[in-house]
Amino acid sequence: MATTRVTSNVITIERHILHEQEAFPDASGTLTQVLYDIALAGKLIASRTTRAGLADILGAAGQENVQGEEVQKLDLYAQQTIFQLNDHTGRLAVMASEEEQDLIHIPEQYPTGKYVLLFDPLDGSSNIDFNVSVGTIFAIYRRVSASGPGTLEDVLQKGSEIVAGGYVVYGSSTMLVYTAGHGVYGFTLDPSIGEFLLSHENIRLPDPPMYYSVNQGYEKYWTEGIKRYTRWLQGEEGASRSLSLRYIGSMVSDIHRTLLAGGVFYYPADTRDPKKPHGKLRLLYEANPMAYVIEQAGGYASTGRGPLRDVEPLDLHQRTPLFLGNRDLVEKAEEFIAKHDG
Ligand code: AHM
Ligand code: MG
Repeated sequence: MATTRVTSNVITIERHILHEQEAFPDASGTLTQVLYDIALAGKLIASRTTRAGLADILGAAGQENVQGEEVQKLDLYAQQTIFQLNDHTGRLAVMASEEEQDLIHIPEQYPTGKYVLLFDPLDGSSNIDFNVSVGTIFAIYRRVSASGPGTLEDVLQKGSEIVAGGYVVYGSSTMLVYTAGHGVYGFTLDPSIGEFLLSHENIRLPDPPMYYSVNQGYEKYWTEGIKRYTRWLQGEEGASRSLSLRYIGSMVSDIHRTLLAGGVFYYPADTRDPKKPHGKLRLLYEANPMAYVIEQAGGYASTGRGPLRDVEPLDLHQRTPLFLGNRDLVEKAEEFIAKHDG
């Protein structure tokens, strides 16, 4: 009698994370659970972002949608979803987010745990009105304080201390990409079964790279080094090849493409606002987790003056110039900056 064969090459995110954990017999499984909660948050946020244009229509009368829920801005929804999935689990000491000015403490009635979660719940949310992809970025650290409520010291850790990091991109499909220090893995959400399935195994930045990615509209505010570096990417300044330009203006998508196609994404410091000489992107919950992903995929992340993940954070929301991508392209940026910007 014929037996039914069930295909074994479908790997859910849960199976994958558990498999990774097996390499560490002493692991308690806490990190696995934190990652799994982030994947769950990603699914919930994805189901809202795909309905983004409908929220206003359905909620227009009386500010309530068809389920009787209050219509919320998507970034607030994303913030609350991640917080509520993680506030009571006993796995986290403290959280911090782009959406909250101060540390996000675990409510007193719940226990604290050994990890710290930093996140940008919905990066690029200004793009939602134009149906452009947005994303969630996350970074996980071990707490450094001994016990009790987490502290600022737990959150202000260098990127080199990161334990796991990645992003969820809400694009033409929803993907979760993460690394826990053993390569970069990508999972695509199958909406028909509501599961993230392994679709991109051990991602490496391709070489030769295809694109450079920067907001060239700000060129007149750039330093001489950045201007010349960009011309080098375009095939001038003694370059032996030229790259094509892609810029979405949604960091998660721009990094995702850089990861899969090869190239460099940069958001340099500029002179638009003399009070903000450090670029736009935030060190703790935007730059560092993306830097970890890029480096785990064989690339390099720099401030333009040295390794990004060596920067000592001083402030929860501090900004940093950044260059992420294929190592030779990022090192070239450092060369141009050192030579022309002193
Ligand atoms: P946000 O955190 O307020 O959403 O801003 C971050 C976004 C990034 O996704 C993107 O890389 C950058 O802002 C684009 O900025 P610009 O419009 O200056 O090019
Ligand atoms: Mg952001």
